Amino acid sequence: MKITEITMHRMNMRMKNPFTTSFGTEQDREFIILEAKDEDGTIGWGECVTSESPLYIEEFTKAAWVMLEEYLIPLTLNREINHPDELTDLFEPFKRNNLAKAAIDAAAWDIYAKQQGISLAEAIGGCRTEIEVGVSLGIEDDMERLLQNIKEKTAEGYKRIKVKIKPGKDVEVVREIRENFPDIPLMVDANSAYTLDDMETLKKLDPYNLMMIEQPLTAGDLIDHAELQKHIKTPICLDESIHSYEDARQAIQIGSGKIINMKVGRVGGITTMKRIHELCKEANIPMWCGGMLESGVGRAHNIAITSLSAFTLPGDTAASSRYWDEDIIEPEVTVKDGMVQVPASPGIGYEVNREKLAKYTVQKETFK
Ligand code: OSB
Ligand code: MG
Repeated sequence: MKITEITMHRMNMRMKNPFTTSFGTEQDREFIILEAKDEDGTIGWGECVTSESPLYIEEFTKAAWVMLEEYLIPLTLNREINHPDELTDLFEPFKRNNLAKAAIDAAAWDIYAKQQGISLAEAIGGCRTEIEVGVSLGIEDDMERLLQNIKEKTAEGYKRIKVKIKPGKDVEVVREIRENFPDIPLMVDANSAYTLDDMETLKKLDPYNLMMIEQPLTAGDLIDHAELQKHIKTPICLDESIHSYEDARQAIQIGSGKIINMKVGRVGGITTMKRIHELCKEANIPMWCGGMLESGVGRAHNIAITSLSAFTLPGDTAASSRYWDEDIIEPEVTVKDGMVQVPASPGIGYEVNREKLAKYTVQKETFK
């Protein structure tokens, strides 16, 4: 393949509801849709899953735009590429900036799969025709509202409920949820809001039969996560801590957690994602696919990724309608009985609706 043209669409899409985590509230999603064109005319799509502000991770949309424009796009354009795996090595000299790297990687994989005439899921070695999904619910000031959200999502069939927590909104919230929903598959996500000083609080979550606690401590605190895991029964799942194959290897080696949340953006693309997947398979570490409040493009990639064999737990890839009044893909992603069908058609298996894409585009530039 030889990518001869890349267009970046900076998007602004308002979600139906604000989403609150321990690091802040987001309703207006600002991110980049990356459209790459091969010399044979095949078009591939990728989503750069940044936000307007660097609150979850150090990257943010305007910085990613510059990273792509100044470094990654020039490196990619008009280069003979035998296989999308090569992009990871090509981008390797530039440190981090994984969300930006993953956007080109995603588009290149879509082109590659389309050229092979196979689905993206098949191209990466996926083995499922449908995937189990859960839903991630934000922090609510009003407990009744959170309980109502859980009731609705459970009735819609989602296979597990994830609830965001932060100091002061943790043990009591979980206690109330369990009182109302004693048996639902339930987990919590702290987005790095705690330190080892909070050990006593985190221990108090042990009796509530949580599937896991996601990212209790800061990214980079692999040693502290290992220490924490020795003292709590709830399995720790790592999200923000895993940016590379080496992060995953070291985390598994020292016991920083028992489960890995995979976000393909966070690790810089599908190639590294596949390497971590092999590692987890060998080490018997269950995985699941995280979410970044994606539009349909990123969602489509997440569905393909979840078809890999070590993705044994329901992920955060909820239906388009959980986020958007209208998504930019056709058909939209739908969930039935907690399952999403993995498309069998070539590439990501969804069409981008150009009219809707344009409607939410605030800046657009083409590079050749
Ligand atoms: O920590 O998993 C997270 C959303 C934005 C940033 C980080 C996270 C999340 C979510 C929502 O939990 C996942 C989704 O529904 O896309
Ligand atoms: Mg998380």
